[in-house]
Amino acid sequence: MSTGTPKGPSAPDEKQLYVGQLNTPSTDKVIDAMNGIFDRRFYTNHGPLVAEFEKRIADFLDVKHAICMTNGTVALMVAAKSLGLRGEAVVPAYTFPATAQALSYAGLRPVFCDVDPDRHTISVETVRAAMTDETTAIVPVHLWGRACDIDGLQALGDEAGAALLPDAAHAFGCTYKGRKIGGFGRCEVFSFHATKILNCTEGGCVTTNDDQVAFAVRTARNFHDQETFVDVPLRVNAKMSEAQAAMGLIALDELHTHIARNRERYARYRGQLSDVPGLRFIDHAAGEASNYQYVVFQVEEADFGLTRDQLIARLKDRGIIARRYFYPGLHQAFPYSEDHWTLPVTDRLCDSIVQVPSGDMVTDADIDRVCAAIRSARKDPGGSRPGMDSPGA
Ligand code: T4K
Repeated sequence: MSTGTPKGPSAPDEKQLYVGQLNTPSTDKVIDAMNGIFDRRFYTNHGPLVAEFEKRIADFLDVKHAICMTNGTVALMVAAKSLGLRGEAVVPAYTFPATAQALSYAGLRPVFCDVDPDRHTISVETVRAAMTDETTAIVPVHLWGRACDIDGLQALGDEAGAALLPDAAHAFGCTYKGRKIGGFGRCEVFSFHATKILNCTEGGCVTTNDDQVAFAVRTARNFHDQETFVDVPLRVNAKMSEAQAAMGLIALDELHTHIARNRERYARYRGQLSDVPGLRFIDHAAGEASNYQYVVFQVEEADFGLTRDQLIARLKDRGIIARRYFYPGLHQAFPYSEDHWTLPVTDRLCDSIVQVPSGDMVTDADIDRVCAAIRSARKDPGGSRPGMDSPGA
């Protein structure tokens, strides 16, 4: 899937502003942690740092089990397979490809449903419309850290005998009805990718309060028998390494600081852009905790004067690499595009949502620069150099 940003092996140019958290822990702490790993000569296969990280995550989220893995995609794959699901899983097309691809890997057929235009998450109505006799799972995504209607979807799943398996990749530290996301459904799945609020460079985790699910997932993530061995359909090497856990432990210590700074960045963006006609910010749920990991808004061409893609091109011209998350929708991307899907809200969001730079590397001055560039693009809709009005790669 193309999301509109040039890729390459080189490190990001300092003068360019990228989306992505990249919360970088203090180098001294990382060196100390790595020295500990080298001293112990214990690099992976359930070392002490992974055990400590799992305990810290479970305590933080107030869940019984946290099972760490090498990344969020594999964690979702292992979770779906371990639950023994077959047939169809109802899932949004408005998400990162990993959500559906992990389900396909686990032998499920993703069936796409539309999303709510304000929450950007699937709803009872949209899921119900997509369910069939073959549905064995509902896989909502807590997009942008905003929880889906968990109670409604859980009730729908219970009624139909379908497991609720939320993709919580964006939602570490966020709440639903005051409870931390992580303990809902049969299990939930987080990503600790470098661009996430909790950065293990790569990493993921399955969390659950269900002992049987936890035993199955623990067994399935590894070939080496442990105390929790139970029969599972398939096993794989999905283990988290000690180096990943070391990064995660440091990131967890600094989580509150990162969230607080993210909230300030979000407020700064909103403060400077809320009066710009044609820009519609995604609201965080009132009364709930958010990690403010993403700053996203919708560009409404009729009022803004430019399309989303034209705005992205204009920003790119100024060294600001905003992204069209998510484009195209998964229903428009191979292999799922082989089928015909009608998802009007998803189509609209895929064509109009933009994510702007946020996270640790983004200063207040950077935000001012992005906002000024957006305002100037609006004032001067025809102002870019010829040929620059396409979002590029
Ligand atoms: N479910 C959902 C809903 C997800 O959003 C994701 C992942 C998953 C499941 C799967 O979890 P993981 O298997 O990834 O743990 C990025 C992330 O790689 C991905 O984790 C994330 N969602 C997705 C939303 O964003 P790309 O392909 O857009 O990444 P990339 O390399 O273009 O990086 C984004 C920006 O960050 C770029 O503009 C450059 C900057 N960047 C990135 C990295 C990695 C840096 O400056 N330095 C870096 O080291 O997927």
